[in-house]
Amino acid sequence: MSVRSALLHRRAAVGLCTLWHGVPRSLIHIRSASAAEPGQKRSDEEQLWEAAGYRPFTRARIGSFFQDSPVLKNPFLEDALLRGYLRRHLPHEAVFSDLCSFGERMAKDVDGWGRECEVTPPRLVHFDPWGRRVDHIVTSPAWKRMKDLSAQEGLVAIGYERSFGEWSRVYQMSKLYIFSPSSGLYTCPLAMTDGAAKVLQSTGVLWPVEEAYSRLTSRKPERFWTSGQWMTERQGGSDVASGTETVAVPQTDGSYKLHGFKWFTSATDADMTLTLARVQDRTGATTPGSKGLSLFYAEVSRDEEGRLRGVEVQRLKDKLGTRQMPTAELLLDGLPAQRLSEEGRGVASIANMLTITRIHNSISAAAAMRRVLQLARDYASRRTAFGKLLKDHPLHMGTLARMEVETRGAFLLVMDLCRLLGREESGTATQLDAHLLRLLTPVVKLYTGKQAVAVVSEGLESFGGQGYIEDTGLPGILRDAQVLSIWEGTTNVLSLDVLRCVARSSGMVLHAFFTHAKSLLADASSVSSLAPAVEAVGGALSELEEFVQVAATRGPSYLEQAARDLAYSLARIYTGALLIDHACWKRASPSDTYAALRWCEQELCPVATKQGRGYYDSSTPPLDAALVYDRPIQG
Ligand code: UCC
Repeated sequence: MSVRSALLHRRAAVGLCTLWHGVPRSLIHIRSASAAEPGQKRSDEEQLWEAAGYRPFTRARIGSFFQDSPVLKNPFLEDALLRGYLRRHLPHEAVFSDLCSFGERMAKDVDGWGRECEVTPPRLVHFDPWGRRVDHIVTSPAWKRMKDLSAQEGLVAIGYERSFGEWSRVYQMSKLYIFSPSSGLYTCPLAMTDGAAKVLQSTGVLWPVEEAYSRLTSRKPERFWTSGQWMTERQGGSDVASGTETVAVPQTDGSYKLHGFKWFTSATDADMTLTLARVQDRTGATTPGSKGLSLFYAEVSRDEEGRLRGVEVQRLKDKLGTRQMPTAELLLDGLPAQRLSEEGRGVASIANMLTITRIHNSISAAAAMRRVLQLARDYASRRTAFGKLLKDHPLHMGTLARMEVETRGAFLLVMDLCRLLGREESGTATQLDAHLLRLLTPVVKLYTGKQAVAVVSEGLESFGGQGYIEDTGLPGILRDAQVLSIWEGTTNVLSLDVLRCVARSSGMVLHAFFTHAKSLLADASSVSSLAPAVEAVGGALSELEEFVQVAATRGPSYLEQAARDLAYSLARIYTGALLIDHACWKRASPSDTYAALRWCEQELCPVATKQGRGYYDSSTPPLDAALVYDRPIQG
């Protein structure tokens, strides 16, 4: 044997001994070839290597340094703002102990199940071995465990049991906030299940849906159902009114059969669904537009041969993220259904579901930000670079602090929405609360969806290259966050929804906004440490009022161009007011004050600034179009 191969052999032996240190030595039979036989002379090279110790980087030795990975600790105990918020508004021992043990479950078990869902995505089996069409969506055991856990923990039920009165939604959403980033996207079916329960409840929960309602809100895993929401068709997910081709054919018993093609159906393994369709008259004609749409309830069931009744699963979607969750294209081919709404009142009736799913979406957005921050700050106390821990680098801490301010803002914004929802459902809402809930639902959804992508992306960067490595679990947080600004209404569609509700309420939703934001500021006016923030939000409110006055004198296209900036202004101003309000609480921390001050340093009312620069004038759209379609100079 040559010296070189003998050395390699020896290092391999040492490496294996290290690797297999748990295995009884007798099982590892490796000859140490570098030990010189008696009387044999060692080469100079060999003596040098031995003197210097083993070379650390060789085939079987890859160096002795291994970075500690970030550790997920109990996300409830780790979250100062969540705990402070609940201490202030819902100081019940039962809530704290439930959230604490739920947080413990996340760190110990559930987060691992979430990873399992990610690495074992659903698959579609079209045919059984004998050629029969079965359309089975095969999901992972972890996905099924998530369903049972959701029932046991009351993740939908809490919102309907209302054990904590008007704060029940805050309690429920606090649990979902802890659960969401570990849930393997199970929060998606829960969002639709909650939305469906809300719609069924609003119909009065009579036959044929009483059984469904009781299952959607059950805490018993064996009874618990999830619901889908099949709205999007090939012609469009935003323009539901003209994009819906599905027809409902009346049956003699008063039920319907649905025929159509649903292009995006999320969590398609649901037990039931709500969907929109156009009722055909005797001649087969339907009414076009929104006025032709009705809301239907359908159960997903199988016939005696195991075939789905009236549904064929065309294929599963190949998505950027949310791969844990089956999203499918469905052919409805005579799906038995019951009409839930009056004919032509489909959109108005499903609106309750949209409100709920948009709130869930916002919770998931705030939760994704919080989770990436929790991991990033843990990592900053484990990772050394340039001679010290990341947490001791002011630039790094400054970056995490900015993310923290965004996350706190998002959290308070979403929780305020949950507070308003809880008040509406417990019958304690004022007219002002109802207006605020309608206005803020699209505002909060669109703003937090965008923030989540930005904050999570920044969070990944804080892990350096490891943030880009799939099996750390970090990139999945970003891929999943990207959906938050897309589904349940894109940023622009929701900005237009803001205009819609302003117009439909004759401006009353804006009046409620100004009234409430000003009242939050008034309460803070005597707190000197918050004075710069109060002044900034007060100034932004005045600018916004001026914008509204000017916009009211212009045509609809003016407001349409300003819609996104208007929504952003509403979000930033209201969040500023909430951060200030929270910092005024008697048990608030210095960090609460600091967060409020930092938030209010940004441009709070971009719509006023851009108005001043003529952004929404009629000359802008042609310039925008010319810029977008700018052609290269010929020749
Ligand atoms: O994305 C999808 C996948 C599902 C995944 C869900 C999981 C999420 C959970 C996340 C957690 C991880 S499904 C499809 C996504 N598509 C959308 O969200 C639709 C986006 N488009 C819109 O929102 C539009 O604004 C439409 C479709 C609502 C507009 O339709 P119309 O027919 O033009 O609406 P109108 O004419 O403005 O309103 C019709 C009626 C009115 O009531 P009435 O007639 O009584 O005055 C409105 O006031 O509906 C009422 N209405 C609303 N009410 C319309 N929108 C709302 C609303 N947002 N809230 C209350």
